[in-house]
Amino acid sequence: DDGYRLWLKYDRIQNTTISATYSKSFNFIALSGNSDILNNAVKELQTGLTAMLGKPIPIVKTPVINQGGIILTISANGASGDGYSIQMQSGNTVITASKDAGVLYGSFALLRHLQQHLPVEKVVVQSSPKIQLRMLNHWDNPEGPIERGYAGSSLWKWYELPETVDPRYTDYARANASIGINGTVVNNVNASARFLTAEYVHKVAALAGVFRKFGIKTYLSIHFAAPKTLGGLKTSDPLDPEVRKWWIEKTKEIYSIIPDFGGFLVKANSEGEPGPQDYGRTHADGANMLAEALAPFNGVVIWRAFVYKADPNADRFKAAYDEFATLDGKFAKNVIVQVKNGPIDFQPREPFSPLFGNMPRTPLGMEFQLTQEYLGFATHWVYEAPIFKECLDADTYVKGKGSTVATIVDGSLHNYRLTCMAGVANTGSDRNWTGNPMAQANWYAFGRLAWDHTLSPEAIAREWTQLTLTTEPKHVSAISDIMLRSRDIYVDYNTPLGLSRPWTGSHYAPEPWQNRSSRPDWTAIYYHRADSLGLGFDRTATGSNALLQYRPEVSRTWLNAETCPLPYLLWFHHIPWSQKLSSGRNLWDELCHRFYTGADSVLWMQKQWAGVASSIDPAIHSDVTGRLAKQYNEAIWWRDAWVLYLQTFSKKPIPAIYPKPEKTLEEVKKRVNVYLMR
Ligand code: BDP
Repeated sequence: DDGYRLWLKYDRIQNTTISATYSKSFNFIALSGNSDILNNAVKELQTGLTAMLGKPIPIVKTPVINQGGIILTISANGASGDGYSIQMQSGNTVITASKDAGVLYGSFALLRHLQQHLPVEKVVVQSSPKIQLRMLNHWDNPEGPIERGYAGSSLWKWYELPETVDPRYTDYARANASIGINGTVVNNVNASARFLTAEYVHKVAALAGVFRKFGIKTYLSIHFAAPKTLGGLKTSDPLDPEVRKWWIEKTKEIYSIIPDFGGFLVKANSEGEPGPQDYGRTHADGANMLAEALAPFNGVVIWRAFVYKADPNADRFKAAYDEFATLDGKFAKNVIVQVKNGPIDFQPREPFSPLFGNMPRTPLGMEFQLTQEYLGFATHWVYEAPIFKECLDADTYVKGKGSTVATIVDGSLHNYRLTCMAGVANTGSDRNWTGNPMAQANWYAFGRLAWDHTLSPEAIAREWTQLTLTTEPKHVSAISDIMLRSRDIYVDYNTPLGLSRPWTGSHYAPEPWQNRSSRPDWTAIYYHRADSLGLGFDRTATGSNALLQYRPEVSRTWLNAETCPLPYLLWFHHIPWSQKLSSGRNLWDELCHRFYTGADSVLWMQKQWAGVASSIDPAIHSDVTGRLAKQYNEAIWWRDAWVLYLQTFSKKPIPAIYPKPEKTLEEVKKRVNVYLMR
């Protein structure tokens, strides 16, 4: 198995009892209506059932009562929006929705149910997505490489498009539709203006032509200075009438080529990208200019809140809130502000961004990162659903207890008109899509949570495992166990107790000693603040006071080092090396404990994985075995780098129960350099 089929495997059901029961229930597929999306629903059901049951499933015009079949219907009484219902009626399984896409989602839900070998009667369900725009953000560049992509190059073969349309685009769209994703931004947020040229819009249109047949809209990231760089204007000032006109004309042109175009994603005045502030204007001025151009076509502007200035005295943690909270209510109706889950930048563990809850009059979208930029690329096995869920479940208290981030993002707390959840894609041209086959689960989990954020990481892990790897119950449990613990294990050897950003430019290798860069907030020491007294970033009133950006109910527990949960301790406090923590150990010993047990736990992952070999495809099994071996080796690297480096400040011995690192700090540093030269 090369992993290409993802979770849409449809392997023949070997259990004869289950196969016989299913065979009785599924003898035909009846479709009333005709559209590309509906036809794709039928095609998927036919392909899936034929493969799983090993018998042909005819498509009929008129359903036969009591013969056991699937009926697909569009009805105004169907579930709202993109939702669907599945019912049993007169011996048939009836999938109803008010929109074609709903029928497609219902068909995939039925297939998912059968792939897990669950009883047919139990498939009865009514389900509607909690978020309207469920999107992937591709950070793909026109030349092919993907910014922070670890699974080969871009899926989009720009040089071949629009004439040649790779069939893989269809499989990409199927995979997305199967988990409810209905939007895709095809290019990097650090956007090349080239995507706005007619030549490229036609290429994008060819992709959109494939995606729309699966209910997916296509979006573009735009380069804010395009009026100047592409249009030859003197300025890109959002209040300049010529500039506004340029965007109106450009948008019209795009819609004339892609009639169902979704809209623009914008990274502006962030990490060197141009933006409205270059002209003394605000983010709202910039977003509203684009909103004006998109409004006649019902397009949306997704404006990112990922901003931070190169100010040596500022706390980067506070930047997005400081720049955006005051703009609440100033954005046009078709603007969504997209916020990363945490205040810094997709770290292995972050508190939720304090912007959530603080812009009640501006729809806030969620941005998660699926690609493992800070999670060991395609080597380390990290299941991300716990990261997503931790943020979604966090209580902001903005309207009292229960004001979770999820209720903000799904629009229920502040009655947002638009709702959006985006995942920075982890796909690439690798045959198995995500490099590490286990990373497919992160794409899967994102889609499932964007549809329904109440699902548990455990339920999703089990579901994905059954669809993708094995239905053998003991092995499903063993694999979900690895998945559910994987994130904490990674955090323990990588950034325990609330450490963050100990990276080099590659964002892969440990370099907590890194102290030189063009900006202070691009060094590692800016974040951990290790000194002879202790470790951690003081964000209380004696420090940057970033905790003031949260409601008192939230900050109360975090403000006090005694009550602050250990996973967030060093996010908010500078803790003396000898201070006793709630675990009973002092800071130094607790750090050693985490680094060592984290690295050791990778041995546990290896053992668990070895134990499921009998039910996993050998190619996938050995691929993951190799990656885990490397992960263990690198976990030791992380552990040693941190312990030896921090020891230069703490001046304390590594507790005797742990083996001493085999290398010196200097040797570990050299390994980093060797790594970077690769
Ligand atoms: C950072 C990435 C950088 C992205 C940036 C962003 O390192 O490549 O361009 O996020 O989200 O984490 O814009």
